[in-house]
Amino acid sequence: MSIIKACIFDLDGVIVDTAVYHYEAWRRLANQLGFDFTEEQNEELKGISRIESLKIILNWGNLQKDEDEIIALATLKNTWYVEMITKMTPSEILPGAQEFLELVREKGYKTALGSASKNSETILKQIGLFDHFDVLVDGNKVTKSKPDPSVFLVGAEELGIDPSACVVFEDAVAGVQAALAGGMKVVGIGNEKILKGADLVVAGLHEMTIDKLERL
Ligand code: B16
Ligand code: MG
Repeated sequence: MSIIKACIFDLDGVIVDTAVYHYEAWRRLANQLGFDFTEEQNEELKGISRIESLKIILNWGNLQKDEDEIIALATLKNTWYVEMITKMTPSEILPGAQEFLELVREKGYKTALGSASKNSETILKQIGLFDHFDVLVDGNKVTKSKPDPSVFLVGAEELGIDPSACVVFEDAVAGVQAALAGGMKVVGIGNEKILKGADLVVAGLHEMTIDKLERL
């Protein structure tokens, strides 16, 4: 076996595609405020916390809001988002994600979730993967946003495994940077031209094998 002892998974874009629901809810909010933004702009919000995302969106609309208004707007967006994610089903698990999670556990690797989302528990329960992780670390436990490595470092600590023996699976640039800053190996999920610095980039977890994991 390689030096890798644990796999830490991001949620949105790695296990499930909740970005479409985030986009719909953020767009509804922006439209209500009198402007719109593109799917391309939405890419920039991946892996970024709710409040940070809202600040970026308000900037696109050239709007300035005080902290109380920001919290009220983020809460409104979240109400719409939760309405959508509570209708999710296991059919929305990304290809190969469940199979790879089950495979690594069977081979003795520890698993953790490392997500910026405060809704990760709801999502994992909806898609039936809540019990597939030894440890869950999300936006409720960690306040510093990726690219800060906190979310992954807390995951490694709770698993009792040195960061150097962890591999992070991430679809967002900020998440790849966070894993590297934490001294971890990182497998990018998506485009290798975008996910610079990752040790390996695959299109999705359906392309991952134990052999690839051990060669990292
Ligand atoms: P919530 P990840 C991130 O999930 C999303 O990519 C990002 O778009 C979202 O703003 C963030 O979670 C916070 O989500 O509003 O549910 O707390 O990729 O880190 O799993
Ligand atoms: Mg993500």
